[in-house]
Amino acid sequence: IGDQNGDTALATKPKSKTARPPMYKVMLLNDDYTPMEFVVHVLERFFGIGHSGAIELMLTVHKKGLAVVGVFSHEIAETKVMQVMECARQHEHPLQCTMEKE
Ligand code: TYC
Repeated sequence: IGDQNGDTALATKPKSKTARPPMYKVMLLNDDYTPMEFVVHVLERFFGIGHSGAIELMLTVHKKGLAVVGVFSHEIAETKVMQVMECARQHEHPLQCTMEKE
């Protein structure tokens, strides 16, 4: 009469009262070819970041290789990634944008 994993082995985690949906980090990756001004434009247009903030963030990506540019719900994050990738494709820049669960 084996334990069917019902009550002896695993304790269940108490549920926190307010369940929050998982959030996703949207990241921009550095490359050698995408113009700096284009990245600044993308950050302003799709992430609502002001001009000086966009320059600063672009330089962070340029120096560190990547940076989180925003944290969103799954659906919004997916849309941001699509918009950035489509805009980069249209302009023939190799800019990469990805998302990752927080
Ligand atoms: N490294 C690029 C250059 O020197 C600029 C750049 C910054 C590209 C950020 C991509 O996500 C990026 N022109």
